[in-house]
Amino acid sequence: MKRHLLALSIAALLALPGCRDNPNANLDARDQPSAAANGETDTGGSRKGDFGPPQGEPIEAVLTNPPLVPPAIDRDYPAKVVVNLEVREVDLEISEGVTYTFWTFGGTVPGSFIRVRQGDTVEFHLNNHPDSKMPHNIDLHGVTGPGGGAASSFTAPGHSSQFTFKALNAGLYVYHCATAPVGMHVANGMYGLILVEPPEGLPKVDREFYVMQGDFYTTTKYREKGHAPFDMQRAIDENPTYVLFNGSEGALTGDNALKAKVGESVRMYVGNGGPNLVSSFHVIGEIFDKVWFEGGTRFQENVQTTLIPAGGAAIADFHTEVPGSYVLVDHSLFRAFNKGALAIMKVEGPENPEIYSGKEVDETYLGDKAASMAPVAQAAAAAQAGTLSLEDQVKAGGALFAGTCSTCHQPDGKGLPGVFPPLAQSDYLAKGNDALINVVLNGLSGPVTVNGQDYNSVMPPMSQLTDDEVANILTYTLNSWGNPGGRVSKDEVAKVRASTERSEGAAH
Ligand code: HEC
Ligand SMILES: [Cu+2]
Repeated sequence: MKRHLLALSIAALLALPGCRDNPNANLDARDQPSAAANGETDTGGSRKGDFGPPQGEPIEAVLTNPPLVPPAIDRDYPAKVVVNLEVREVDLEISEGVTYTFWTFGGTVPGSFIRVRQGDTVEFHLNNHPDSKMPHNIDLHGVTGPGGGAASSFTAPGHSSQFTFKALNAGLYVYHCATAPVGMHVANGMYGLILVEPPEGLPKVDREFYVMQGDFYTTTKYREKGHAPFDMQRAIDENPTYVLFNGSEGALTGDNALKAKVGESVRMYVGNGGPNLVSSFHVIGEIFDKVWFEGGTRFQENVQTTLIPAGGAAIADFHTEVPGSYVLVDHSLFRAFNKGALAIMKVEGPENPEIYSGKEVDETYLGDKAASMAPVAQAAAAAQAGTLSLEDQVKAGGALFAGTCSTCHQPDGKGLPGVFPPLAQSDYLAKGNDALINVVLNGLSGPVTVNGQDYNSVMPPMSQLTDDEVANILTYTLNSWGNPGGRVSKDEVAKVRASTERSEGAAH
């Protein structure tokens, strides 16, 4: 009985005129390509973008490495477009001082950006580098045909394969490797984006960027220095070590930050390779004027956070009004601040106090991501070579202290009276290395007297820091602000970590 009523009311909803066919009916018609505007005869969707055989000379597709996007297509006819994509297995940095063996389309994670026009005939060549250890193939979500090309593109190391498809549907599509074990090939970085432009193109903008999220699984801890091998069990458990934009913690921060100027229109082609997580994509301090959600034909306006499924994409447009650093995050925030899902867009130009008063909040938000991590990488390399000096440790520790400890103890180490005790000339430091390591790993609470002042507060445990991070931060502390000096080693930290208990799940 109840069921019957439900079915009736759904039928009634579907019968409402207009609202199902064109949810953007009240928006600017010029921006919403209709079947007629595309010059298509609407045959019910199945052959939407078949504009006939390719015309003119074949065109070699321009492929770009992230975060670059190939130029917009300036062509009013369907062409034959040749794509040459090379698979390479390469060791690259996934975080400062941490390498990972990525499997790539074109040598980068994500893979090369491909841009074609709806109706184009794409002749696809997949070349697997002779140094590869694995066979690979490609499934493009923009392909109509079995496996999206996967079945026709299985390619052994040192071989090439070729297949051809017609790009029938406009949109922003993920491509990925689909060789077994598929999840592992994707987890190693085998994904990218292909944009199939509608015939009239997308609205013009000043800048376009290519950003793609992915989750990574290693047998090592987050930021543990050295080589990080893939961990199949963590992948199955969907418990990533890293969640990253463009395959590395440093891909879009520091000197690699995206750059724009005040008063520009910016478009981001955002993909999510997964293999497991969905992304709550957000830019701190911006509102997307338009989001072509799910990479499709329709847009939503005035969006704060857009959901990007694993194996999906979105096109996000916004306009820059105020200079400063804008932070791209997966708004599942522990991924952003504890697993790396954070990128920065630096906007330069004149202040605009009518829209925003000024005063930057970067430091508190970004923590150590705002500082240059070059000294950390240098210390990691020195430690590996067995030449780690006191100076290396102090420099690396200083970069890590910014944001990690400075939010409470302040950049000058003086703390805040009555709230956060000082580290500068603190008599607590005389308790010795083990006591200091213990405070950082396990936190401190209850009454404590520092330089004659009583405190009774809580410092949270920071066991998520690696042994060498704790060693470097404390070495920096001991050698700064007129403190007596000294040195803490990674091994000392490891010992305290092993000999003290912390609750299950307290960071690794
Ligand atoms: C969220 C705020 C916060 C952060 C972040 C923080 N601390 Fe603390 N820290 C405190 C508080 C509060 C106390 C005093 C706890 C109490 O009252 O029992 C303290 C105490 C200490 C002490 C002992 C007292 C002293 O002043 O010498 C040391 C050493 C210390 N912290 C080092 C660090 C280091 C190193 C870091 C970075 C890895 C850090 N803290 C990060 C809040 C913080
Ligand atoms: Cu593969």
